[in-house]
Amino acid sequence: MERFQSPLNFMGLPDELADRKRAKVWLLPIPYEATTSYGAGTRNGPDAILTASRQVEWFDREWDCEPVAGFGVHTLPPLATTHGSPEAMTRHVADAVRDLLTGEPAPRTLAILGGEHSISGGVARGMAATERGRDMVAVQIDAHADLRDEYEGSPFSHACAARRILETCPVFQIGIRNISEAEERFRKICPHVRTVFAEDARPGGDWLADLAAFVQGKNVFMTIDLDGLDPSIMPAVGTPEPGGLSWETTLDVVRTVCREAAAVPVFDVVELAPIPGMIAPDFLAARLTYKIMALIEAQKK
Ligand SMILES: [Mn+2]
Repeated sequence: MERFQSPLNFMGLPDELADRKRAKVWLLPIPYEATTSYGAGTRNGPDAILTASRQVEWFDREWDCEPVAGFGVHTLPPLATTHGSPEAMTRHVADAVRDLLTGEPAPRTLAILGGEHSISGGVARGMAATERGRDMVAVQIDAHADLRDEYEGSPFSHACAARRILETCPVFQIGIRNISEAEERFRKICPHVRTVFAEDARPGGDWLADLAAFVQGKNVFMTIDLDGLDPSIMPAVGTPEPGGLSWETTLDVVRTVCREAAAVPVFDVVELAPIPGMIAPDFLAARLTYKIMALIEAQKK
């Protein structure tokens, strides 16, 4: 028998597939949690996803091969989190993303695991500061519009994620089913945000064609707040909302984006707050992360 278990990286990859110089995909864990307003635990999200990912099957029938053996994934150490202000953390995230994308070597795809959704404003800002952020748009899966200008005294709260991303680029949001009156008013007059509410995000609607047109030829930052998915399959989030996206609809969104975009240089999967003893949500997050990587990388051949 093998003496050691597989390495403690994404999918337990051997050195030749996890090597920083050779892997096309890099994974950055950001275990940041500071502004969570209800259920807590997102700081444990990245570890839970990494642990679950070691059980994910490499083979994928969609391509009849093991996609990860083609692109490789380098798991970076977790980003240091500051106990300073959320604003300082946003800057820290933005600088890290910018430097990773412009470094030598640099990943073809940068995947980020949260942590709470407030990190995504920094991720967008970091991508926008690079060549690969030219002509950029964002696609957000979320239960919440996250369009508040500030929340509980901070403009850098998780409840302001989309509003901060909007300062960088237009946003197409899907799965929304919790929005405040002020957010609804803002959304209606803001020309840069397009919202597909959860009840409209059903198979066969025109919204997928709208999404395709929105991302066509663009550099896309995809941000997946796991509470966008239905709590029946994704209960491990701070603020579960009934009536969310199915697994299949979530993948329809990702497939559409990957097919139509010029590139998806960066994506994040955020807000997993693991429930002790319940592994299904952790595994879903790991499977989703791998599937997104594979769909992005499948466009590169
Ligand atoms: Mn969110």
